[in-house]
Amino acid sequence: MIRMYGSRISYYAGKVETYLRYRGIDYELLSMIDHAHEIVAGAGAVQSPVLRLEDGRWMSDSTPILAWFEAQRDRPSIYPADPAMRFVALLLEDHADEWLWRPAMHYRWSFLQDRQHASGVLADELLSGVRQPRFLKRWGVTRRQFNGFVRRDGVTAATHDHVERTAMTAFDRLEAILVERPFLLGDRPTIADFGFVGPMLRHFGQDPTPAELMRQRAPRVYTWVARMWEAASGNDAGELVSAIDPPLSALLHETCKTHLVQLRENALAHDQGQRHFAQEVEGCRYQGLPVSRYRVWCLEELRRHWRELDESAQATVRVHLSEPDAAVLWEPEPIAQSDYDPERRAPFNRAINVFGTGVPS
Ligand SMILES: N[C@@H](CCC(=O)N[C@@H](CS)C(=O)NCC(=O)O)C(=O)O
Repeated sequence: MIRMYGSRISYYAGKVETYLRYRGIDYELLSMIDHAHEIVAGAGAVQSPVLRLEDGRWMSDSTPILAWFEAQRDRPSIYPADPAMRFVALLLEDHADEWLWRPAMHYRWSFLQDRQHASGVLADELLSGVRQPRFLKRWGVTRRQFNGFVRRDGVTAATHDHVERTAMTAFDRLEAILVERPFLLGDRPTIADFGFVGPMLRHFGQDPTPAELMRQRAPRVYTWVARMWEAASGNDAGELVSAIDPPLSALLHETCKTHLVQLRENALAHDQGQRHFAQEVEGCRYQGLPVSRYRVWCLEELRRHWRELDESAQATVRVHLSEPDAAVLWEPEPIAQSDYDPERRAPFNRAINVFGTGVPS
């Protein structure tokens, strides 16, 4: 059986768990803190999730993990066969993985009920081996997560409304698609669905404050979360859409205006050797954001996928990508180089955390 080190309320572990359930692959969930030494030795970085295969190999990072599992099996795949739609799905996965992280952490750690719930789960689940009173563990977890992933990730009085609005826009954009079909790109889940399940399952669909907002504002997203969790192996015969329709186009527009702006500013700052950067997203100015080398790699990967498209597929997608923000995908010269995973061994490479040694400092 596969060992998954992580937490049962983790964004990316939720994404991988949903996938493993979909493919009928058994796994057991273990604490990543209790096994931190072996994880660092085997995988390179402690993060949730890290997987260990039965043959002893270690795997990190949900994006290449899912890609590797899919490569082991015959079609139909969760990556659309149509190259243009495949690119769309990969871009949406990255948007969900990286852009919605900030609002997900804000809703979990800025509100009393939410942080009481999450800190209790994490104290019991991950810190059971730590000899400290429970209230102290909860206090320590809350302080680490709020200071690191909310305050030091740019959530301030000036950005607070935009952070919340971006989550509500995600609800609205997904809801509009799910009026049309059961999954984001058709009658079965694709990598776009597994990407969005990250923030939507363990955070927005489960933390008390955003879960209530989701139920009120986006009931179809709420049932889609359950449908993703329930989706059994073998239910993968459905058709996928062959073209980008208006609700999908609106979601791609949102990706360009938010996620691609952040990827660009992060890469520029990385190239200049900065540790922090500022960005303006939809008229809202964020300051003091932590530079992420991992996200420079995410941009490199998206650019690689873009280059793999022929001209006709590029033209098909490009109509739905707003410029100038989307140009970061096809400008001839890369803004920065991550030098991460140059041999393309992911998910079996030495992993790095999204931020520094785990939490922005
Ligand atoms: N790119 C990784 C990100 C994994 C990740 O950052 N997980 C979070 C928790 S959901 C984490 O472990 N953060 C590091 C920390 O809190 O120290 C993936 O897709 O699996």
